[in-house]
Amino acid sequence: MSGLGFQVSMVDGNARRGQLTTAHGTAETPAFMAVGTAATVKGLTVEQVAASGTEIVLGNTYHLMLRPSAERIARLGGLHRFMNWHGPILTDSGGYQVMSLSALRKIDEKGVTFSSHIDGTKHALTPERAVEIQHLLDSNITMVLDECTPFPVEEDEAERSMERSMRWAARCKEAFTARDGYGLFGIVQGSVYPALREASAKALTAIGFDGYAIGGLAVGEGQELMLSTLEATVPFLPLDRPRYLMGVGKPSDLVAAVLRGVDMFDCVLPTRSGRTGQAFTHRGTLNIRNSRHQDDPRPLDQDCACPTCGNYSRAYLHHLFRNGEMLGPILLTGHNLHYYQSLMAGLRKAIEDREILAFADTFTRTQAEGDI
Ligand code: PRF
Ligand code: ZN
Repeated sequence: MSGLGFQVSMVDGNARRGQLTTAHGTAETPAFMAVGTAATVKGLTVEQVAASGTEIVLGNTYHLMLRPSAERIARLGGLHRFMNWHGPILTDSGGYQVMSLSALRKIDEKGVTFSSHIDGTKHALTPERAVEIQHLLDSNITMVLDECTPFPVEEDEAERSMERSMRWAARCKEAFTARDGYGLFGIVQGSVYPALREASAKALTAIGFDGYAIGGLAVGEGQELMLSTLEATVPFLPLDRPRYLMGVGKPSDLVAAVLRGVDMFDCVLPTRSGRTGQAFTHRGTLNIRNSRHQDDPRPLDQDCACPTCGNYSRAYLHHLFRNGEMLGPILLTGHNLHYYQSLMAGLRKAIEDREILAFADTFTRTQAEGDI
């Protein structure tokens, strides 16, 4: 066995029900990872994160290396102790965040250099340094350094970029120290080009990783192209290793990707939209700032068992947002994360019962009904 345990207990079509085991506990899959970029799932205590049904949290190399630094977190006992989350942690490698957040970035064969979006200081990330930082953080799942190509991109440029990402992946594997309960994931790139996706998946499989991420999607290509690219990628990944679709997505993306064989997700959507007043519900999304909620005594979502829905009305949440009260974003973030986790729990149960197609149909129908 490799460093991470992964057991597929049931399949329904291409959908898989499994368990991912790390040195800090187990996550049931398909799993949604809450985004805890700067060693915090914004707005929530770790107790609230756990109460939402979240079993695994994502941290970001890019943010943590800049502040408070990987070395400081290591001195303080690692990221689990630092943020008081003692469950599994996956960390992204930084390449994607450098490209989307930092100024004056430069990428070459060695790696990427950039100026911090916080104070402009110069930094470098190589495949070796990205792995070293994730070791210092004591991350359970280390991601390789990769380049996420923008959309759209010409095929020859996507090919050159993907091939460099594959060379970086091999360097990350060299730099990674295998330990029980810890693992290293490769990241498939190749934009929306099926031949590149196949080549990338095969190159990573030949190197050998504990899991395989699908990167370079949800960058503006739209759901249809994302799903067809997923279908062109998944068949070339090993059956016995977890598959992680990075940065995805809306509830309908999660359902569609699980149907196509994805086991893990992360996305800022439930937490970020919670801060701006957008709520995800069994009947689609709503914005609590809208004045139609100001006299509404009902909860956000009548079918939600979260503490927000159990205790607070739409009228009250509307009032909090209209007044800029910090409790508003906190309560909405808690609800959204709970909604995402109950959707994942529903998907997991549907796979166990071999009813994933019926589940997806019901999901699509109730989402379309809209908020009433
Ligand atoms: N690579 C990495 N992180 C990511 C992505 C990627 O391609 C994406 C793609 N949407 C999100 N996060 N390393
Ligand atoms: Zn709720």
